[in-house]
Amino acid sequence: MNLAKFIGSLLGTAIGDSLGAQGEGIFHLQGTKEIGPRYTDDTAMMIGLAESLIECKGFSGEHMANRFMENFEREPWRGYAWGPPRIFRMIRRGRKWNEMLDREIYPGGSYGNGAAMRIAPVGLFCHDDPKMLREVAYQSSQITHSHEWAIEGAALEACAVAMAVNLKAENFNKYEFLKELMNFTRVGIYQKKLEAMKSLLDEGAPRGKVIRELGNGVEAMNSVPAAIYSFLCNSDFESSVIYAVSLGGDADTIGAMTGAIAGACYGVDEITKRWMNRLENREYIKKLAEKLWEAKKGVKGK
Ligand code: RVK
Ligand code: MG
Ligand code: MG
Repeated sequence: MNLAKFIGSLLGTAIGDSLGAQGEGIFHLQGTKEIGPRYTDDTAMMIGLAESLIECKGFSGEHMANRFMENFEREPWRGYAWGPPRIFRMIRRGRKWNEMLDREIYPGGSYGNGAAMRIAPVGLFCHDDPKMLREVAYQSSQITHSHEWAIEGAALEACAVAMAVNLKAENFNKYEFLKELMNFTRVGIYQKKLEAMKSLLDEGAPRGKVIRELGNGVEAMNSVPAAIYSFLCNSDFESSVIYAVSLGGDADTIGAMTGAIAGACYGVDEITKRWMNRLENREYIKKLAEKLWEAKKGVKGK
């Protein structure tokens, strides 16, 4: 665990997002592997989440909901999905962060991947406390996503980031990593998909089969497993995110979630330099990772 891993995870999110946003899943066929000039809502919300954890030195639902809303209002063009902007407008009109506002949009709540795509800072901040990690992942998700599949997907992604940050990259064993994730998750659909990953890894399955079994869509249960698998079936940052984006579908988000895990595992120094040089807002995101690191040390030191 070190600062380079914190920075790697936040910049990894932004790079995976920008790469997926550029390619829309077809770029690998064209042979281009460049990130786009802009990141999307995935990174914008990851930034909001990190800012709130830093400013509050931990989770505050009201503060975080307001920060999401303000960041959306400043940059509404980041490519947000249908639900969250509606929730931000409700919050602007005075509704509370914990009213499960998404249930007024989707019966039973949203199971989109919008909670998981932004979760990297929770994995970092709670890397040494699995109970707190689950709690903060669930609570931060519920501002916009209250469906069990969405909150569990976010917790599972946060858990993968935490495990990656705790890991020495040279000791990475994909099967052990997978086993720990299986022990963590409590929801059947994720248990089943993690189980399926074992045989996909064993046989080095072709992309088509990976997509059929794990999914590549905008739903949390169809994208968090794909991101975890993209990390597991590769052994460096660049191939992990290129593989993630090559699965197509919700490429920016699968890219972002893979980048968060791979960046936490390999650290910022292993991130492809030409991508880093092109990344929008790079210095600010790096600063946020440093502040999150300091905030974590402050909380631990108490
Ligand atoms: C545009 C039926 C449901 C559902 C439910 C589906 C950005 C809907 C990012 C909905 C990410 C979609 C993405 C997204 C993140 C969710 N019944 N369908 N109960 N719950 N869905 O609106 O933040 O790209 O098809 O909550 O999760 O890059 O449109 O937004 O790819 O999931 O958006 O769910 O989206 P939302 P989100
Ligand atoms: Mg996006
Ligand atoms: Mg997306």
